[in-house]
Amino acid sequence: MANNHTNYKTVYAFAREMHPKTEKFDVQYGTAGFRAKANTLGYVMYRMGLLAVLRARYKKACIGAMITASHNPEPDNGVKLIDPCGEMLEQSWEAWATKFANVADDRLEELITEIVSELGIEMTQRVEILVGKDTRPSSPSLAKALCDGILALSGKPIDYGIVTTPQLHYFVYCRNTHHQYGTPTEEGYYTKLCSAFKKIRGNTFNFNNYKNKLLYDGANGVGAKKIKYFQECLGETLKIDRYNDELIGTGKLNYLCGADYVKTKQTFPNGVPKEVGQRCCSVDGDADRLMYYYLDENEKFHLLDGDRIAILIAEYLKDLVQNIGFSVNLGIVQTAYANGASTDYITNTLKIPVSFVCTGVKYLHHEAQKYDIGVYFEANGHGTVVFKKEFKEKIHSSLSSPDVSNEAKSKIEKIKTVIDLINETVGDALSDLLLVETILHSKGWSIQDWEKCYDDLPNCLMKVSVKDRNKITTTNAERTCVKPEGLQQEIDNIVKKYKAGRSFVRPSGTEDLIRVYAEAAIKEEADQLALDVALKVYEMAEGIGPKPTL
Ligand code: 16G
Ligand code: MG
Repeated sequence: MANNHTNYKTVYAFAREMHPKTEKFDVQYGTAGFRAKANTLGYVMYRMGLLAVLRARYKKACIGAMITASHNPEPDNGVKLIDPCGEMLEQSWEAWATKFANVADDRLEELITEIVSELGIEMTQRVEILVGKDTRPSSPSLAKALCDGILALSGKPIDYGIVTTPQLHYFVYCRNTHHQYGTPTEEGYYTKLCSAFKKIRGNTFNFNNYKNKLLYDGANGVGAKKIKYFQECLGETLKIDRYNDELIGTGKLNYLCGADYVKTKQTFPNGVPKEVGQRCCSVDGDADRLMYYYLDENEKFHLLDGDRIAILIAEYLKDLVQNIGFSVNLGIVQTAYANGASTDYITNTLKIPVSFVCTGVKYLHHEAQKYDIGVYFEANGHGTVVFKKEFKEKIHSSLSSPDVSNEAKSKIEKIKTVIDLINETVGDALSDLLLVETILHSKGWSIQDWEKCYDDLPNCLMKVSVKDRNKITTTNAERTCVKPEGLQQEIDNIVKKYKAGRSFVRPSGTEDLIRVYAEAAIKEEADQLALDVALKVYEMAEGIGPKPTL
């Protein structure tokens, strides 16, 4: 114990001298970790370094810390911790993270003693923390602060440099499975994905309406850098034309481009040539979201978002697991933001079960794990597929079983390869891209063929600033408002006036405001519905600043 005590002393000395708490206001570990203006985050990083070591010792495994603010503007930054299986930090630890971020410097040691004794953490192990960062100019110095925190508690930081968020999730899981899931290096990651991709594609690069050319918007971020490895490795198999690959520090990260811009503005990103009918895609600043889109002859923009990707994948997998000798429970997980038309299509045409959860990857991921094959996507383009351990064991045993037909075995071989193509730890834009391309190729589909499945209901997103966003609470996977009392009744009354109308409100987990979503049969009505509901929120939940307008 004496040794531990000395360590804690260093913690305070380091904090005071190098990373003193500079901000008076409290920060909160939100939906995806801490996010704020980069220049306010030094001490938060240091403290997350401390917490990472405690978490790793508690789990007796290696964990990850990713420095990124995803699709936020370049001057922002953030950090999120990654659990041993490559998942988001367990929720019960989010409260510890918030405590660690906000405690006074001279009370840090006390807080460490508290968590160590409350959770019985053994403080003797030398644990490894994998550190990754995006391309923001502030990331290197914040990584240094994080590593100082790791070292202050005698942890071992392993610096992966600039990587995508999903790559770091992948490395963490690979390390903790002793390389069973893959080799925890960038090269290991590219090799696994590219080999699987090429194996399925074979020698036919174009097939029916599918053409092997894709325009790719890298959001001037890490996704632009990392796609180069795929370009090299895939060559003619899939010709990827890369756009929005500006140098680090030009201020252009996510600016007028990237998956979030394309989705929220429902428009073409800057910097990508407008070729009529051409399949294009965008990733966000840390490459965990993916959007597809194209322009038609009338220069109209068509978006194929996370809902469409989920459906494409689920339908493909559903076919693939037919007649393989055992039944498979496949489901889709969505959030309230999923377009109503997509849910209809899943339920009534595909007849695949669908469950709803709150916004945020951790909720979707855990719900998806309840199925043998769980496909989850947020409409914003974040998602992946998870396969139950028992399902994987079953396909392995089927391959060596004399009772399984050769036809079934060849399907199972293909499923195995598809699993290798997927980063199961978290939504991964690059792996998702390869999967979408694989499916379109196998169906011989153009992006227009893909879009034909159903028509999206027109929709509209609005923001309302209120005095205290926590005064609005929701239930039923955020689709019903509980507080302030009476607001849901008012929303119901408004919605009734619109054909195919649906609307919900929820406090944002990443910004200090309320989000309003609405959909209706025509765009003007969706907009009007959103505005009516936004005004009601403003009225009943102490709106501040100018009233919402369209
Ligand atoms: C974060 C979440 C994302 C969610 C978004 C909602 C992760 C890794 N990311 O970006 O899943 O859609 O927050 O933001 O969980 P909001 O609460 O501000 O609407
Ligand atoms: Mg992101």
